Amino acid sequence: MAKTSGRKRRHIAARAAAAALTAALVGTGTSAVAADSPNAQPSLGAGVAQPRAAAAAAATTPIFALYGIDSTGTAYSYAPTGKGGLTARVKAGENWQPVNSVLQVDNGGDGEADGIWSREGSTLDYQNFDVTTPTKVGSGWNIYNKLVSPGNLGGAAAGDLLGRDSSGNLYLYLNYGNGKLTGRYKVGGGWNVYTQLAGNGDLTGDGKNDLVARDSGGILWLYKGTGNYKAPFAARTKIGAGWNTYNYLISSGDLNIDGITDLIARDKAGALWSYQGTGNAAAPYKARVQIGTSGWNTYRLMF
Ligand SMILES: [Ca+2]
Ligand SMILES: [Ca+2]
Ligand SMILES: [Ca+2]
Repeated sequence: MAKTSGRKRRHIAARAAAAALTAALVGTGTSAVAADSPNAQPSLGAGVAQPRAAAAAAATTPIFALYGIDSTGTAYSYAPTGKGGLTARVKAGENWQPVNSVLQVDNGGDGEADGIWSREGSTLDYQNFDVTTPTKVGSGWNIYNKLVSPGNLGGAAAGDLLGRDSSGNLYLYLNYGNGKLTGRYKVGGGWNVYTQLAGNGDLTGDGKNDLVARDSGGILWLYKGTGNYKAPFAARTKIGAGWNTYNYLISSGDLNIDGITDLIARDKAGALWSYQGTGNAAAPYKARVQIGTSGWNTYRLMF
């Protein structure tokens, strides 16, 4: 009974939040925007259009918009310019305060994001961009202190999900193609040495999706994808040192539309940098390029 009524409340709240966002965008009641509605459902819907991967050099390389959520729970979106940078931000949603992790996912393997996984408390939800109500994927997800989706890691073509628990074990969940997930596979241990995990697509030029991990000493490591979901990563190789200058690493996919995924890094002063992927595992990134001058520390979450 309690769960059923909870789902109904979420459904109603989603409609209310969408209405409030629409009102804000047409310039009425700018101070309201449903910011004080504790039960309102997070909404995403009026941001930048998701980029179309058909224009890309390699159609399967993800080219996602980048989202940021600030401390007031407002979501903003940025589209890649295609030249390595990001467009000006567009307000994209409200009521994201209770959400502690969000990941975009491409369900079709065509390089375009179709929806998001989001975690609120211990509940993981999935929501297509074109619907207003999320579907519950599962409970108990608060055992993971990091969730990351580097794209498809084996099995069917959809993007998959990794979770790291407090013991440092890494688990893989395969996506059925609709945001729903298989049971988990343990794919590693000792991952609690890392303070950042990031990846979205192929960095090394072999068509298999890769992951990068920064350890507490500031070393960035490459985990080259194998395409085998039972052992999705090869042994790590060192990319470089000094990465502790950053407090956030995230990949939205391919920023400069050359078919190789790229990395976004936010420094402690709030500037944003891009590292364009080379397709070469031995030296996977070019020298960094600044793509945001300041203020990016306003975002509690980026995805
Ligand atoms: Ca898959
Ligand atoms: Ca690769
Ligand atoms: Ca690129």
